[in-house]
Amino acid sequence: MELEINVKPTAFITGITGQDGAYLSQLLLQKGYRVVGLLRRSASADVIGARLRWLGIADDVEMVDGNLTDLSSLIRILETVSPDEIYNLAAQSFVAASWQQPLLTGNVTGMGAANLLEAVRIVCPSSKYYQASSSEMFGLIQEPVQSEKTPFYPRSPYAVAKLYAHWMTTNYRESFGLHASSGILFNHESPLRGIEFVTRKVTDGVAKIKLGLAKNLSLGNLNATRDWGHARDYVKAMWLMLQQETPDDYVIATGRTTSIRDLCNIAFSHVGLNYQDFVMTSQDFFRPAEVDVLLGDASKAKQKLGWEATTSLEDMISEMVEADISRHKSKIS
Ligand code: NDP
Ligand code: GDR
Repeated sequence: MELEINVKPTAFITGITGQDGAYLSQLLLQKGYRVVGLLRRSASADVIGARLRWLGIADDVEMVDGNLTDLSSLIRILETVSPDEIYNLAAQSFVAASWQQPLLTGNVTGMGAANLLEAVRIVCPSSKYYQASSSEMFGLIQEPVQSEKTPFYPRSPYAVAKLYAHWMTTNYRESFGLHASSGILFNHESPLRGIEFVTRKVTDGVAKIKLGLAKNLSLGNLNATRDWGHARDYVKAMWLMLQQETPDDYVIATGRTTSIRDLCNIAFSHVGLNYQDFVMTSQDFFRPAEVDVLLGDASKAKQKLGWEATTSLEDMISEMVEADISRHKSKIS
């Protein structure tokens, strides 16, 4: 009788403590992976694993110390971990902050990807690599609906850094034959979204106003529109890309775009309030250069990966508002 030995595949995730890292870890653990995450040193180590704890998986993932800006740490980690799949999700990911810290953003979001690609090339060139590219690369849109064929026009230091990382991924695929894919993901949100991003800022604001903890909510440009999906859906697309025989780039989006104003309407209506009574605008939250409209065409992902967004914006915003109400209630009580 032949013995069947089941070896768990290993995934290495940078950015494991962020929104997508947490949901991706959950997905991969469910699929039977050993999940190892990159942890950058911080004096506030107690708050770092909050998202993994929220999902109840903090004890199921392994953490290794390092930093995307430190090539030698990445080389040592890949030598020790020997991953089958590598997901590069780490970044300075807040667009607005990239004008305040353009060089750090370039270092982490751009050069960080180059460091990791170099480490992969040196240590484990047969591992599969995922790069977290972004719809922000389309910036000043060159086509009304953006697909993999749409030319890029980045509008922030963040988007410029992402574009460098994106092309480095393509270049390492073409130059060294790495199984390296980029997901050009449009905005995706969840109750685990950072509080500074507009969806979470709005749902948190709605929760505070509803509970009498705040009187109003100050935002920037209400006319910008985004194609918003749910992070839980989008991490599935990342995994699917690495299961393909051939590496490639894919747009991941819902195909619906909504203004910040309409987002406010959806979120406030969920608790029976009129957003116009509470939302004000402040120049503080306007950007030096704006991305006015984003709308993605994910038909390639549907055709080749069998991937489709499954969560409506209304359902996602309801989930986020309810989660923020619970968070604030548990602080009050
Ligand atoms: P988050 O901002 O929630 O997470 C970013 C992660 O990067 C955190 O784990 C953070 O660690 C880590 N990180 C930052 N700097 C470093 C560094 N120098 N070394 C190691 N780790 C670092 O981002 P999301 O989860 O929302 O997004 C994941 C990726 O996808 C990002 O690259 C983002 O730019 C990209 N993206 C996101 C989209 C979205 O809508 N969410 C859309 C398209 C692309 P720490 O916890 O210590 O801060
Ligand atoms: P974005 O997300 O820049 O698209 O990047 P964000 O939620 O920050 O902004 C979306 C749009 O909302 C407008 N806006 C405001 N934004 C914030 N943060 N705060 C406000 O008060 C506010 N008022 C209006 C912005 O001007 C913008 O037009 C996100 C990040 O996750 C990136 O890492 C990722 O690559 C892209 O999505 C796709």
